[in-house]
Amino acid sequence: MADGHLRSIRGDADHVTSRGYLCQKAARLDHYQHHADRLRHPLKRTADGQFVRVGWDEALVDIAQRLLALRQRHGGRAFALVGGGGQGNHLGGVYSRQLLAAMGSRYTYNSLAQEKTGDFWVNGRLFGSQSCHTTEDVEHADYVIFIGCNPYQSHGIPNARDTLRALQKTPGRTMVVIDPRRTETARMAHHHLQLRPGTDAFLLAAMLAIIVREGLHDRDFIAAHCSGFDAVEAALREVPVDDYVRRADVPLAEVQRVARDFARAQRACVRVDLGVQHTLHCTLNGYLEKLLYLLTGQFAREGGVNLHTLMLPMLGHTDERETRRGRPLARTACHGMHPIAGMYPPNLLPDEILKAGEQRLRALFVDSANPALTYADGAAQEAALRSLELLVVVDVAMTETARLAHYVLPAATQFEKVEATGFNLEFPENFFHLRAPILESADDTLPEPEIYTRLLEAMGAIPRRWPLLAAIARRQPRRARYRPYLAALLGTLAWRRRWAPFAASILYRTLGPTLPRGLAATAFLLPLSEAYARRHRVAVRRAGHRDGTALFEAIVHGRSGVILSRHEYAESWQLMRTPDQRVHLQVPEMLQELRALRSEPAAPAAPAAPADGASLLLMAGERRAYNANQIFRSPDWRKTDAEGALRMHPDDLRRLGLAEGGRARCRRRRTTSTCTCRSKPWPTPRASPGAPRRTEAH
Ligand SMILES: Nc1nc2c(c(=O)[nH]1)N[C@H]1C(S)=C(S)[C@@H](COP(=O)(O)OP(=O)(O)OC[C@H]3O[C@@H](n4cnc5c(=O)[nH]c(N)nc54)[C@H](O)[C@@H]3O)O[C@H]1N2
Ligand SMILES: Nc1nc2c(c(=O)[nH]1)N[C@H]1C(S)=C(S)[C@@H](COP(=O)(O)OP(=O)(O)OC[C@H]3O[C@@H](n4cnc5c(=O)[nH]c(N)nc54)[C@H](O)[C@@H]3O)O[C@H]1N2
Ligand SMILES: [Mo]
Repeated sequence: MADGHLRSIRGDADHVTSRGYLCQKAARLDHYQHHADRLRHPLKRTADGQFVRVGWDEALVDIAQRLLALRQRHGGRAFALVGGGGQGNHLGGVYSRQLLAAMGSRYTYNSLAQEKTGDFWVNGRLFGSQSCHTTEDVEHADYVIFIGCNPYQSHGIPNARDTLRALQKTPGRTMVVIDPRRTETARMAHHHLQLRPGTDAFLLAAMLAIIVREGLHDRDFIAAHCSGFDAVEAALREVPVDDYVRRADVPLAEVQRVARDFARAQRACVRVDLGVQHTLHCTLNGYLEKLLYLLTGQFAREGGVNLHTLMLPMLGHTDERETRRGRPLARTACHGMHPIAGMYPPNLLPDEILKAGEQRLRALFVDSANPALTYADGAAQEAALRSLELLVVVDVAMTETARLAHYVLPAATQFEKVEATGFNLEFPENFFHLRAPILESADDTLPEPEIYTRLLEAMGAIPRRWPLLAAIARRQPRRARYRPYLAALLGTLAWRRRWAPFAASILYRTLGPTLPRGLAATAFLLPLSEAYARRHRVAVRRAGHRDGTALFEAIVHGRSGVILSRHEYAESWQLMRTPDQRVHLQVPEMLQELRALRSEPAAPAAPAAPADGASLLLMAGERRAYNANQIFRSPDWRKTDAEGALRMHPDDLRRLGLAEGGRARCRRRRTTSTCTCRSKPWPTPRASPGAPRRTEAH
């Protein structure tokens, strides 16, 4: 490190899981610390649209007053929190969520809900709770199918490139990729099913039908651990395999081979990601993908798919069929949408702001997200954001969304404050990694815990001083203080129930200052560690932590990550939430959607000439070494492929009369853009007669 620049970045050989492996994004961290858009002090937008520098107190007092007035006039429904933690900054999210309680709102919108709530919803039905989340044991599997993901670049599995290389090179292990694109991962795979975009539901249904018809499903596992198989089997027996495989445009023999080998494999798992979650039939894709490993008994076992624990409570459970005190759960005003896993889908935001009349959203806090750029239909998102009575953006950069805000509040960067990701999704060993600050900030920025705690104080949601709790928190020695401190905290919250939602900020203000320098914001991990150790007592002990207090101390003092818990594979069942601990295979809505595939018109033949309109399906996803989502703050971060391209199938390029590298106008439903078209590095098409491709762009 020199002049605050991160010059040399190495993996940490002592790290409990990475063991020194470094993802390529981490090698470029200096980008995120130093760029022209970095925010350095709070900003307020004036009537003429300019931003002027303001002090923190002035900004927070004004925001607090406007929020209180809004709540009084329109109630909590007029307010929503958007974002609240990106890929690696989830500690702040614990603090921003408190604002919802202060406003009496339940509306939290974020990218997870754009991408993964279909998956969470299916988990709720199968496993009994939307907080039951699965993880794939790729490391120990003999047979792995990757669908709609490219872990070589995106690193959705631990130590991805090493894990993939081992899978590729070890005799007896097989790697399959289902992706329209010949990705880096596909190039390593033993089989690549290069399907037509958006046809995964057809392909997966066909694979399942082959398995069930050939009797390759695991009857013993299903009898012992599942319910509802008969209904699923009946639906799968109706699947017209040949027709569906043709729609997906992959050779039938290859599909049969993969289905059979997967079903017969000793230890097999399926890994999916964005490619099937940002495409057609995304919820059904999730259901069918899960049936693949459930019907073959590759669940709750080594090399299979397992449930895992969560240290930070990222996922809630909200079953839309339930009512609370006779009322349906908080639905949005315009679309009547219910939450899934506690979150609302951002695609609805524009309508909930612009089309919900008196019930509309009027004020938004956006934190660690850039909806004007990253949520679907950017133009509508932007129009909606512009119409708000109050938009506050908390970010480290002057983003496209921040430019529309009334207030922009600058957060300390992830190197200047303590941070952690809540995406600790491993099993049987799970871990947590607290990242201590490594840089001092010279700017007038604040970490999120301080921003939100000050705001809650300014709103009068919590007092500014806590003499009793603070005194108990300072008792010596440190370990001996935790128990009386927690007892006093619980007593306080029982006495003033309205403070309970603000426990994180209360811990931050009282226990926080007694923790090692810079780590005050981790105080809320004490009760979370206690709860985690109570819930997973044996597994936490196996990981070497006597109790919750010991676990907390290990997290706070560890600099190379901490193994939280060591489970045994069969203990995956203890993480189930169905009352009978069985997997409920029958999900009526999904079986209905599966049947409805039959009446879906087959993809029309590709247009013969450009004049025909040349309608293409725009594909999602293509993570690159140089990007972290849409956080491109400077063009020179892209070392290759500087301007990107509309990458399309060579057949389509030819049919449209376009040249490799030529420019074309691409008209979408609402927007038009001009872009360069490329078919490389698309591989040579494997023309399957009668099924012209009509694809794809990025
Ligand atoms: N065109 C396009 N759109 C996409 C995608 C795509 O590939 N292409 N991918 C989709 C997917 S899968 C996702 S998950 C979403 C992601 O979209 P978003 O959730 O909007 O998140 P990011 O693009 O990751 O941007 C996160 C923001 O957090 C800010 N930030 C970074 N560190 C901190 C911090 O410590 N504190 C605060 N307060 N802010 C911080 C960054 O400056 C950035 O503005 O985008 C989706 N939209
Ligand atoms: N380097 C890097 N890593 C990242 C991120 C990043 O921005 N940069 N972002 C993080 C985030 S937020 C996420 S969500 C993950 C995403 O992780 P991945 O899902 O692995 O990311 P992508 O590279 O977008 O891979 C999606 C794949 O789906 C394919 N695909 C598109 N349409 C279809 C379809 O209809 N069917 C099938 N089967 N495949 C299809 C695309 O060709 C692409 O190869 O990556 C995370 N990791
Ligand atoms: Mo994502």
